Amino acid sequence: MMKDKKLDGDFLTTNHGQKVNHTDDSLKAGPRGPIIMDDHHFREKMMHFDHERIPERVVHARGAGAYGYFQVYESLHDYTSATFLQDPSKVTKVFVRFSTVVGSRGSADTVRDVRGFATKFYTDEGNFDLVGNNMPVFFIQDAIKFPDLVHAIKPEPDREIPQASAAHDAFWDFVSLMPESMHMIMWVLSDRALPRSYSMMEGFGVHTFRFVNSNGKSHFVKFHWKPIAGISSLVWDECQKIAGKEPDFNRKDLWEAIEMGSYPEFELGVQILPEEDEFKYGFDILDATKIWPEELIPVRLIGKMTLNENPTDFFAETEQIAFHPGHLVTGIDFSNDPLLQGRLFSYLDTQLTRLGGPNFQEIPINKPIVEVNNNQRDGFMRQKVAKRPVNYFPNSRGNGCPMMAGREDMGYIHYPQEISGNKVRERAEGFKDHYSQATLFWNSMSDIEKQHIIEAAWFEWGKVEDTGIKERLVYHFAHINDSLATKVAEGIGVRVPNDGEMEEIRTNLDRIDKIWKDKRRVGESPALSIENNKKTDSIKGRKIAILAEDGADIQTVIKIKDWSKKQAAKGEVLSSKGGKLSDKSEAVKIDKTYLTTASVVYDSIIVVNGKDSVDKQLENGDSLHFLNEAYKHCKPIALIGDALELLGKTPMSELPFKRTNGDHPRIQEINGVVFSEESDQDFWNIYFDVVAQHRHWTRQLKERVPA
Ligand code: HDE
Repeated sequence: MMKDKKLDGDFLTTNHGQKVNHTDDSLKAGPRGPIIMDDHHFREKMMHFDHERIPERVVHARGAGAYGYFQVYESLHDYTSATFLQDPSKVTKVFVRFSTVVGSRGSADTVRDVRGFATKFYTDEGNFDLVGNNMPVFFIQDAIKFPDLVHAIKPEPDREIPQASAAHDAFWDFVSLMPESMHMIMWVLSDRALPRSYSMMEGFGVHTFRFVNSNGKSHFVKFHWKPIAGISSLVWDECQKIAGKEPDFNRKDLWEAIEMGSYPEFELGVQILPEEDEFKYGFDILDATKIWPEELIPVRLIGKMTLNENPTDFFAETEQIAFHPGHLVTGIDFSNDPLLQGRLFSYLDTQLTRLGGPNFQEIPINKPIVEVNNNQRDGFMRQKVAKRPVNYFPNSRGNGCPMMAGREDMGYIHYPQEISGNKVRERAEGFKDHYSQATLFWNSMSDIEKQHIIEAAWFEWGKVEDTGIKERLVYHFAHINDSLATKVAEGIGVRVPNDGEMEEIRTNLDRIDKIWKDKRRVGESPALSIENNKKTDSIKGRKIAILAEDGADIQTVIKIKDWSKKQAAKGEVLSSKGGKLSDKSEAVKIDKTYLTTASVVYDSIIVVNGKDSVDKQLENGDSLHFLNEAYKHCKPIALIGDALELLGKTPMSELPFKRTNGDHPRIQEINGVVFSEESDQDFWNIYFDVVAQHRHWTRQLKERVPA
């Protein structure tokens, strides 16, 4: 697990430790002769290479990981005895793996998908894995449906198309017949499915867990990760373009942020519910298709995680890490959520195929920091050399060791929950409400977020060929919101529910209302809207493209790079060819060219002043395309001095900017486009605010922009 960067001076060796003298030619009978059997070095090298691949994860195959640390803000001893949640001075090491769910290991990052957010806490009482997602609910209520869900969403089985996309008949057929997925579908069609960065998305434990304190008292708990940088998303057109231009977009963003010291940070939050309140609310707390609205049960922020170290060996660390929701520590326990219960089987089982046997816990990244001490022995790839000759319990020959730990020694004691019931394959009544929280989600969105959901449905369902599937989906949407269903139906050209179906829908909704009569519910939850949770006082993690050619004002370029760095953002100089830009006194490195990057991978664009530079850009379709595309995607744009001329060649020429004279202010801003005569502190202050807004949705003309 520890990194060793001091490798200079090491000799190349074979796997049995012999120093190698020559590795570029195989051992042959004469320079043109056949390879001879003596060449063990060749055979060993090739044998190992032939077996380098292991099965990828059946879901969440594509991921990126990082090390970090966690510290609690204040002791939670009233609620839990978990040792890593007691002492603010205690630093607990973590490894986090972020992932997409559907695509294979080599698929693009910016697909419309759920993101995995799995954290391994290496605590001093063993590993605690919080294996969550960036959405707080799930498609299904019972784990037994998981193989069906995954079969449906993975590529069609006959042709293995499409890769990393839900936009095909199988998935939407399944959804149209599984109304319990409706709430999750709202999240998946929303901007939450297109995170700008892994450090700009929330994480959720999804299930209801328990905290248990040292007196054995239990509270229900839900876990949340809140990004310190706020929540930000991409737009769908941008995502599809990035998938081609920079398929490693999120992975690279995470890597670069850590390398440049702009560490991703998240606060851990908990919603705590006393056991006696289990039935007080208008949702079943065991149903993983429901949230606990924060407005009803507030999120208490209990600590902070900082990711500050990149892995050194992707395979050994990010690929071989094995998470399991059953990796708990004393003080945390399960609820009866049937989705969680099913996961407890799957995660252990899957490692047997993926990591090749039962000893995967001994791989360095999976090893707890505490000693593992038990009577398990042998099996493929066993690493540990047992020091005790006794491998059974009870024993007298080993003094009864390893021995059992009582409560006072932090032995894990399951919460003695009372359980009774008939053996049945049935759903609880409260689980039969498939729509009310989908409606809650819809009602909580801003106008632009609603529009994005509608457009996402147009895209996804527009790719479905079977009209019957589309009609069934619209029928379910009519349970969520009339106007949503109508707009989506119009866009994809299918009929809306007829009178008879509308009557049926009303009856269904009345039935659901009766389930929750007299229970506590909310109609809207502002915490669900990204727009409401934007961080407008920081530009941490943003990428700014500085467009300049020979003749550009180098001082401005340098200033923007410095300003960005001070804010933990990144300014990159872009030009039509590589090398350096210089004037009489200074030179600055060109980071990228129009060929090696694209406007879609930046959060904002600045074009610097300098007549010669701007003249070149006026003749260059690539720089104009950069501007157009950034404008279309509602990104902040800044033009300094002469650069204003460029607008004349774009549809933005209609914006009423004017070069400064007596009548016009020195700095002008219209819907996120800033023009300034100079690159001074006043300009930077205004530009900073505009970038911190992230997107400027009110932008006019964008539909007419040819990009
Ligand atoms: Fe997973 N899931 N899952 N899942 N899951 C796996 O475990 C499974 C679910 C999640 O970065 C697999 O080691 C079942 C919910 C993450 O290594 C597998 C069910 C949530 C990761 C598995 C679910 C998750 C996985 C594949 C339905 C959010 C990636 C490889 C009951 C709370 C972890 C592996 C990593 C991975 C099974 C549903 C999160 C097959 C049966 C709900 C973040 O075991």
